[in-house]
Amino acid sequence: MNIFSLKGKVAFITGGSYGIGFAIASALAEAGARIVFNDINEELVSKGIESYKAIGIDVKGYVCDVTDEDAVLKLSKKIEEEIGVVDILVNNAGIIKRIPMTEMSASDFRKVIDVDLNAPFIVAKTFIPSMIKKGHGKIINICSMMSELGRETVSAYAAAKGGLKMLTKNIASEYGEYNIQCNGIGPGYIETPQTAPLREQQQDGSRHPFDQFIISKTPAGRWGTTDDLKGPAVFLASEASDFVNGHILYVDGGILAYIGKQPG
Ligand code: NAP
Ligand code: GCO
Repeated sequence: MNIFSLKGKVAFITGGSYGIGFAIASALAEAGARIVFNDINEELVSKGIESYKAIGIDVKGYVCDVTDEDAVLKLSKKIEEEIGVVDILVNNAGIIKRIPMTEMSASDFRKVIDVDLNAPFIVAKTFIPSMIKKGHGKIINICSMMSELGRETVSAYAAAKGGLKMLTKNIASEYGEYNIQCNGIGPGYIETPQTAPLREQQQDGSRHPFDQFIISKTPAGRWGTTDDLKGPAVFLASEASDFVNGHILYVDGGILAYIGKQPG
């Protein structure tokens, strides 16, 4: 028996058109799951469907703003009618706004909290009842280094991802008795469009200062790639992790364990 198999399971990944969500969905598909994803607009969903098709994965994609409770409820009913009950939920959709806190507007702060924290709450509470009925469920919330650490300009994002860590633990506590496991994945610094501004080559051809900083703070001596997240995601989505609950699995190359390389 392959305890990592996802055969017969339906997995829903929010914001799954590209990046981490796309990689995780691809890994879950490779393990046998039927993939459903959403994104914020038609262009992203269509591009996403094409990208999945290009690697041989047949998916269903829907346009849905995960901060809109009514839209999420409608989508959950549509998925159940067209595909089936969702067994595995990956709360991946997210945004970041890098602004010094004292210069950040309250509306910008709220927008980040809305997408990165309120939305995982909305989506999880929408899909948990059908998981309870089915007798099992897996929820994976995509946390961050900022679930544990702060840095300049990311106050809203860190507040959201810190809250998402505790929401993950609370869902695990409240719904564990229904055979629902809720865990988090905390990616380190991963090469995606979201971190591209931190890796931009400088005019003189040198690496971005932040790029060099992250390399010095990562024992692995490199940025992560979305491939690094595939195995951890399959583990947390499969019965191999049926007794793992309320855990944040940091996939960070060792950043959280490391004081950093001495300069020079
Ligand atoms: P991302 O740029 O953060 O975006 C993820 C996807 O979510 C995008 O397609 C985005 O659409 C979509 N999205 C944003 N708001 C949405 C909404 N209201 N409703 C539906 N979809 C929405 O991609 P990523 O870098 O792959 O990050 C994925 C997740 O991992 C995020 O939660 C991020 O915070 C987290 N994370 C990233 C890193 C990293 O180093 N990249 C590290 C740790 C954690 P748009 O393109 O229109 O924004
Ligand atoms: C930043 C980065 C990080 C990563 C990720 C690290 O500006 O510090 O965007 O926040 O996205 O969350 O785990």
